[in-house]
Amino acid sequence: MKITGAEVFVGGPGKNYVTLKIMTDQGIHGLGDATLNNRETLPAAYLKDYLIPCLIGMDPRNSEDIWQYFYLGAYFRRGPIAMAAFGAIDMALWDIKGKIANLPVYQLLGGKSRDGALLYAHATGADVDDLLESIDQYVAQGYKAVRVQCGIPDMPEGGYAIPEKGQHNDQFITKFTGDVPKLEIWDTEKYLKYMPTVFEKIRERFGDDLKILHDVHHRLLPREAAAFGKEIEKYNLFWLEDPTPADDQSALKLIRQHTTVPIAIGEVFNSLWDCKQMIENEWLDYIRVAVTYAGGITHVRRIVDLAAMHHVKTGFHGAPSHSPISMAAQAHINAWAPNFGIQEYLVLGTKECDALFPSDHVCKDGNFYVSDAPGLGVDFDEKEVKKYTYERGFHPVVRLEDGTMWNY
Ligand code: GCO
Ligand code: MG
Repeated sequence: MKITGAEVFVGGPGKNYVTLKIMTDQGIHGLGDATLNNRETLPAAYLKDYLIPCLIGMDPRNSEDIWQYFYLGAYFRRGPIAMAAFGAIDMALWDIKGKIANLPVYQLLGGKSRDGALLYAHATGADVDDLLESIDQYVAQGYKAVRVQCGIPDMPEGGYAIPEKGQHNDQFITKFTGDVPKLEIWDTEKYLKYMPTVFEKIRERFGDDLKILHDVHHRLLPREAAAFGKEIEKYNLFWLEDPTPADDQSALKLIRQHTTVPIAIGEVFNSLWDCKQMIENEWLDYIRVAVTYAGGITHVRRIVDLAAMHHVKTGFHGAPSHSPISMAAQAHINAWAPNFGIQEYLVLGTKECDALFPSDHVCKDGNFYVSDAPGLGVDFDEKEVKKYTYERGFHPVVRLEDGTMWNY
């Protein structure tokens, strides 16, 4: 069996999804996702200019060897761009493998360990009333776990992922930001003072059973995060995410010494080597990597196994930048992984997205039920993708009130 060609498509509803299609001489094709949020053209170019020419003629069944060929063959290896490109190839090869075997990918990994995989949704509010309304809406849909982000008074352009007042329903689509990044202003003191009062109100309104997650988005210093974790222990969070900048993982040590709040980290990591130190030291509880920019199923499976040896569960990244293809790849791992924890979920469910990526995967009552279709179980409509053109977007940049640059 041979790979005869591969094509990269960039486009989607409100997102520049980067979709890879690998064709074979037996009429079977595979699909992968290389969407690197707000840098989408880069993995697309890496695939087109460097990887696809090498793929032609390879046997698609040898997914491990192909992974090693590209990883070990790249002298300047790792990093999100390369790993997203390798990840897309790897997903497409698992898709092909499943189609050859006529089995869903989770069966190739070891079968199902559970039926539904627990999901969490994003509730956000310009202020606490908006946030409570947003949570209400997800609870009514059956979600048992919700990530909560709230605007901080007197920090109008601050906080993280905060919509305009009354816009909390509009979270699926990221607005393209044009020529330069938007500026946000951050104030740690105001955040640390206000956020515990938000958790208090959520517990008052929704009781003890709702699983509450919160993303600090790398904004605190280690000592601040340690004190914050200790202070909010009484609200029994499911997790506190990215409390400190990801660059220095040893910062987690101080947090661990002072609080038992569960820590989730890893969405910006892209290799086993990025995760090794913090997993082996048991500085975290949930590993947040994504199959997209952590090298696909082949590589993420290794991270999951290492995590299992250290009591660390999975909590894969699932921001709206993941297309339904990588969400499906993660769903197959989630169905199998003995140390599955939770899955972030924001993709499926819009008419336009379902038309572009038809599938039988089902999201119901806050759980993801993986499809039994062979391979990853997602199709791609090439006519539909022609409706969309690439639009440039940026993440915001953050400054402190005195103008100092800070972490987004
Ligand atoms: C999350 C993330 C995202 C990121 C985004 C960057 O927890 O979902 O923090 O919201 O900001 O994925 O591209
Ligand atoms: Mg995050």
